[in-house]
Amino acid sequence: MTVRPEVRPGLYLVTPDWADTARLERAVMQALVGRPALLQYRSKQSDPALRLEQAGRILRRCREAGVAMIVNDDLDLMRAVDADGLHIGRDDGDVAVLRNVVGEGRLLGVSCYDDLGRAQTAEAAGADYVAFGAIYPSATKPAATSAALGLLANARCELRCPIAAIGGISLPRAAEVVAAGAQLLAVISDVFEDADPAGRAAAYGRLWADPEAVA
Ligand code: TZP
Ligand code: MG
Repeated sequence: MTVRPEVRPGLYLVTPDWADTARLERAVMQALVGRPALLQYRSKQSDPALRLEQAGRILRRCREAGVAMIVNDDLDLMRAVDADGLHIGRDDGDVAVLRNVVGEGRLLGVSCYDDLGRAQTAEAAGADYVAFGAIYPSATKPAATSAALGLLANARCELRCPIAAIGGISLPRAAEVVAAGAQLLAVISDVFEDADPAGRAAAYGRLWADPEAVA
């Protein structure tokens, strides 16, 4: 039986939706040097063969780096590559059902948008973490539901599971998001659009390594 990976506070890297697999793999390898806490393979590409190829390659890189890889939305893809977990949104099915299907040895993350009640239900159903957002406007997902920073503090009082924040997060804003209650910062463009993804990812890690940095 596989042991479910631990979720430690830190950067939760989410992959950009690039069709160019070589470019994506290279950028992921660079970003992994910055030691994120978790990585999510997120792709809206419609070609299943491309998604399978990308997820498999990225999982190998994550294994080399000792970072757990979660697949967004797609249970079959998670199983096909034997990833470390699944992340689901409101269109992806029932949390309690998926908790069982995903299995004891894998992580389950749940998008909760701006809805604390959904997060409480997800936690009760066994979610390993819940995610709120978009905290700031996101060029990656402009139509995302927005969630106030203040929701994170309420969530921290009401929940025991780790809280992820997503949406428009950048390094200059990171400290205030952590101070508001997030233990995981889910980031796409601020790392992957940077000229130095390794350095950018590592800079997020220092927010937790140096408590003064988040004071
Ligand atoms: N859900 C809400 S905002 C978002 C997702 C998937 C995109 C986050 O990307 P970025 O580039 O970090 O704003
Ligand atoms: Mg989804």
